[in-house]
Amino acid sequence: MPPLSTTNSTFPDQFVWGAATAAPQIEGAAFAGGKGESIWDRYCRIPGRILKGDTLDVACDHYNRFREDFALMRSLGIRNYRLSIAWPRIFPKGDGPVNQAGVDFYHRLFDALAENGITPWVTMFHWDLPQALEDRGGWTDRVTVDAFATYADTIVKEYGGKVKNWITLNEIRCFTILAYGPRVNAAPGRTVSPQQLNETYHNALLCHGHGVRAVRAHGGKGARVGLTDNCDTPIPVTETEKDIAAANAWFVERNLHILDPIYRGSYSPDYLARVGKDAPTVKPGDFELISAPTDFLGLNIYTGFFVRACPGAKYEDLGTHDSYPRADSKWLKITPQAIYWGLRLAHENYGPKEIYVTENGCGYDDEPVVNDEVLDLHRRDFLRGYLRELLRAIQDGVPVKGYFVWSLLDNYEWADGYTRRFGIVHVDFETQARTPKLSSRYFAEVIKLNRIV
Ligand code: PNW
Repeated sequence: MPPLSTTNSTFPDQFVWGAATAAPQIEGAAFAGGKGESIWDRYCRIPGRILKGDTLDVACDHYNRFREDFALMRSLGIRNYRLSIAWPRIFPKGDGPVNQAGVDFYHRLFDALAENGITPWVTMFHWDLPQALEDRGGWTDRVTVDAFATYADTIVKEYGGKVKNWITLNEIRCFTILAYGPRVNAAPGRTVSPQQLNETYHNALLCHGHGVRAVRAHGGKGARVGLTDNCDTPIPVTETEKDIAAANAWFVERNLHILDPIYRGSYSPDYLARVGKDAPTVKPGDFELISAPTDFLGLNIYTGFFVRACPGAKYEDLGTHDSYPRADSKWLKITPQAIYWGLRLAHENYGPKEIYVTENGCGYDDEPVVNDEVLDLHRRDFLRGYLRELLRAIQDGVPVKGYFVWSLLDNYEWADGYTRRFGIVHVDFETQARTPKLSSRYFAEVIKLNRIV
């Protein structure tokens, strides 16, 4: 047998491999250590909102088990870890007095990461808004922007010596449109007017700007910062000029309200025409703050939409039938090409210096532990297919510098509770036992050899 050719499956040297989580989804201890109530702590108790009525109270009990979890990561060779800080652990009321026990917790956590040789990538905000701020208007009001500015300054000053990679906010469109839009499926679950909804994006963009400002002011030497967006991602049905042009038009239309302000310092005329009288209020200085240069763009890419050229229109969006292959997460069609086109179109339209895939993965319900194993071949296949397309993007010149699998652990999948499992490590939510799945062994091998295996 001839030797395996690995030329086309090897990643660049220094490629960053990691795993991602978020505080509210894994920490538990929702009311311990002086932590304040978050909007999710409140929302998960509204009957009918969460599958099986699951709460975040205990989750993976990572608050008490982080040392064990980091040892497991180390054993898998995962040297980069994207996590988030729980705002209500630092400021239980959103602003006002700092909770020293919360501050101390993350110091212990960052120290434990360092002891295991794992580099932290810290998201400042992954959806757990302090409930007290929601009570004062939440994302519809600039009170949240002012509070975030103080929060960002506080955590960057506190942890800047231990954390060099900062992500401001996770997926603006999820905690705004899904939370305040017409069909709510996320906390706080409060439908507001179209104009108010546009204010929520704008306020989130302002917070991003404050996150960048805080890192520049207090991050110290070598500190870097960027946003994590989940751009909507088209896939041209054929990779031909006309379908690619259609996909590009679709990409711009669906993503410009987040990426234009950040990369171009304004809302585009197309966006302003679309929102008309419902445009957000822009105050002097807003765009200077929002568009301050960043070091990288984080993209969470899970799924794509098929698009083709259409006579007389910019594109045709094809939709998919129910029988199209998908994960158990209903929205997650298995579309490896989404990662190629998401990365490529973000690069071509906005030209970020570097791009990191800050999340990619898949959620399944039935992943039994048998003889101490979880044979999640579906996830192994998913990751392999997406990594192939990620590598193709790199080979075609997109500056992708890293990849974080979502997620290290099975965890609280928001409105889907504990039913949809995204981990490469299985969690038994009765006993809190961790069992590395086959996909974690697969991923460990990819990391070790720096190539698709
Ligand atoms: C991301 N959609 O959310 C989040 O950043 C994670 O916290 C989450 O657990 C993970 O992806 C898996 O869902 C998304 O409906 C949630 O398209 C929903 C969608 C996209 C991303």
